[in-house]
Amino acid sequence: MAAFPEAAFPEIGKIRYEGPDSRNPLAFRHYDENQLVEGKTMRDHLRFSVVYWHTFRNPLSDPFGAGTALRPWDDGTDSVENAKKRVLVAFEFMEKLGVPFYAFHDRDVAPEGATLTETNRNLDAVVEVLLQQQQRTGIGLLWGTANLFSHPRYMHGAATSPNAEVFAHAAAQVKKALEVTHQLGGQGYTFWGGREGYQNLWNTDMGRELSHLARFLHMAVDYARQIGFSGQFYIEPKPKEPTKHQYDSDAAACLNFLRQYDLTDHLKLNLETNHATLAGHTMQHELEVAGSSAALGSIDANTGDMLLGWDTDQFPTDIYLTTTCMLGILKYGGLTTGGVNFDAKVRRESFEPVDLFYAHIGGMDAFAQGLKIAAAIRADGRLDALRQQRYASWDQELGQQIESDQHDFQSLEKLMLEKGDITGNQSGRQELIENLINSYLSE
Ligand code: XUL
Ligand code: CO
Repeated sequence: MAAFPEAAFPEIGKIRYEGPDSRNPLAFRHYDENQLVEGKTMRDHLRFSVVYWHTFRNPLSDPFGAGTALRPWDDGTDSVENAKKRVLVAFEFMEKLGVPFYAFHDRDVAPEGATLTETNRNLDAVVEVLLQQQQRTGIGLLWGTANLFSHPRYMHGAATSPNAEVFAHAAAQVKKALEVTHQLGGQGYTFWGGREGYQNLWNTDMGRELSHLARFLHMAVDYARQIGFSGQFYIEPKPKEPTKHQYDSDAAACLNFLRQYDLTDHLKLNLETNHATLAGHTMQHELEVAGSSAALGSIDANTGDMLLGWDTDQFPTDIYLTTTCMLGILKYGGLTTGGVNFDAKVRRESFEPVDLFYAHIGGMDAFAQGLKIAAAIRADGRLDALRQQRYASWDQELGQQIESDQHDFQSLEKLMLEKGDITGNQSGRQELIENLINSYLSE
């Protein structure tokens, strides 16, 4: 079995849970994978996943400067050999971190060749090593995806390209990515609409492009069925970047699209915090929109910067945020096929390999703490009681009659003419609730 000759992270051992008092920066203070929360282990609640693209492929460049990342194991070439060696490093990292899953785009793991045939051959060669390493470590594939946005051929989009041949190329690429995801036992497959959107409407036929995107997704669903892939499909909302407007702009837009094109049975949503905030929403809002439509599938865990207007993809460290994420997830039945997938990158200034560990440990601990606090809030019941109390009238006679279709405008008018006016409203108690949430956070 392939093995990296020397360890890529020789000074770092297995990251262990040492409890909240630990001063060891390479230990968990909250993530204790076997600890039971609401009767389930933290490992099974959180289903942490490392992303290949940021953690193993991002050189940490920005529009103003070259990459800074020190990755001593990487020879800097785009060779298949280098790609295979990188897999060993990735699995050493993930094993030491103790995550059960990872996620990748086809082009993260293997280089593109001169032709599609060569590209597929490259992918197969690396997938062989991925499979060996999955078997060696027990780490599984959370979801696979195809990169339909980096290559210049996708400049106008992929499934929504005005060029039908580009649509065909994207179809061939996704076909292969589905086969590989299936081969690796992937639990899901994600569509993030890379460049599926527009830069200006003067040259764009929006209706035609959207119908092409729907056709593309139906083809993917049909092919998955043919090859026996039963993983969950996800669509990942994002409002802009790289295009001025991405069609999958937020959870509501995605759900509307899925409903319009009869795709709700096949795709759930993969929600990403920084995408939510770019759309002018909170992650809590997006979780609620998806969850209340039974479409909450998985999350890309990260955060943006309040003062920067782009997709900074930072690691999530804000306990308030992780608490709201976990409250939303628990409310809608927990993660089943999905996971807490760290679609996040270290800052350009955090260029050393050890920073990859600090970043993930921080994110995992923040989510573990969020999980514990969310479970405490649910067990305590005061927040739920306050929310329920706000709707008390709907549990009484009139509310129940309206909810069970026993009223119409005429009967309601009659009732209100008799009463003259409503009897009164009750306080929303927002400040009380915010104080209550703070009290859990400081416990
Ligand atoms: C882009 C993004 C992607 C998807 C997978 O903003 O989030 O990395 O998660 O294609
Ligand atoms: Co993402």
